[in-house]
Order: sequence, then structure tokens, then C-alpha cells
Amino acid sequence: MISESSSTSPPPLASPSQAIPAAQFWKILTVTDFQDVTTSGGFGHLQKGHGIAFGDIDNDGDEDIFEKMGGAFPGDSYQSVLYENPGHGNHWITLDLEGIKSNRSAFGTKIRITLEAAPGKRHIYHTVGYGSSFGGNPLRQHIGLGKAERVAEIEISWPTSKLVQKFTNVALDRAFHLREGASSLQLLHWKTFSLRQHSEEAMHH
Ligand SMILES: [Ca+2]
Ligand SMILES: [Ca+2]
Repeated sequence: MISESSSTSPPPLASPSQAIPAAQFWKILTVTDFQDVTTSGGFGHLQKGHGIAFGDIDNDGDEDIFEKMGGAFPGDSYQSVLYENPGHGNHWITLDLEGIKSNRSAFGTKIRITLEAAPGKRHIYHTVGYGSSFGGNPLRQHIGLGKAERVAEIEISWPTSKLVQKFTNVALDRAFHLREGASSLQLLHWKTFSLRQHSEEAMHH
């Protein structure tokens, strides 16, 4: 949720006089509202980042972040970091699209989700692509739905066939596969696992 001190301006850039710029993450609430989730997301880090990718790595419904650390010069290196998102209780949906007439990876496919949420209907727009900086996000589209009460409609517009598919009353907090032109979304059962357990095991080896 927007903090009480939410501003209508983008977050300030770090001052050039700061000796060690800390990694900060800002959650975009609307085009003009930002929320600092550096602490609540556990994303604070003093090293410089060089590439970043967002994806729900442990399949628990929130986006985790992989960050390639270190600078551009030889020797300016640091181990890369995987930030496990603790979650903020928001809804989500994941769409794994497979093109048939359009390219198989569904690049360029446009997704429009219509939500019912207080105080009324809201639209969310996504276009399938890697969409990252010096990194690459998974092509499966993990889409945050905030405090949505219902997904009223998902509209998928394929790039080559120009086919437009619509699905209504889709369940929240689920992952679905869709082949271009198929009549229904197929529910996916991805297994969740503990990133923390894996990292602790790695530290003992
Ligand atoms: Ca996750
Ligand atoms: Ca999580």
C-alpha cells in the first residue's frame, strides 16, 4: 500500500557525494507514486550491481531478484546475489504463453488484465519480452495484481496471427499455460521450494 508520506514525484537520485551508493528498490504503484521497498523486501546491498533479472524463482507467487554484482573493471568483482522476496500479501497471476502461428516464445504478445478491485475496475498491460537491464527476465509473465478481488478478464493479442483471445473470471494466485488458439487456460502445478534451505546447504559445502 502507499505509505502515508507517498509523494507524487519520482524517487530522488543518489547524490554524487555518496561514497558508497546502496542498492535500493522502488515499487512503482502508479506512474507518479513510488514506495521504497528496500528494507521490507530485504533488498539493501552496499555493493554495486551490474545486471539484474526479476522472476519468481521459487514459484511461491512473488518476484525474486537475481543481481550480478561487481563493476565493469577486472578485479572489481563480488559474488552475485539472489534476493528472496518475503512477499507482501498481494495477489498475482503467471501466464506461460506458447505461440503456434506467432513465434513459439510469444515475443510481442500483448496481455491486458481487467481487475475488480477497490475502488473499481483497473487494467494492467504487459507485453511478452525479456524486459530487463543487463539481464533477462523469464518469458513467462509473472504479473502482480495487488489487492485485486477478482480477475474479470484476460485479453491476449497474438502478434502474427492477430488473434485476440479473452478469458473471463480467471482464478487469482495461479499459473496458467496457453497455446495460441486453445480454447482454455491450462492450470500449471509448479512445485515451490525453499531458497533459504538451498542457500544454507550450499554454505555447508
Ligand atoms: Ca518467489
Ligand atoms: Ca517469497
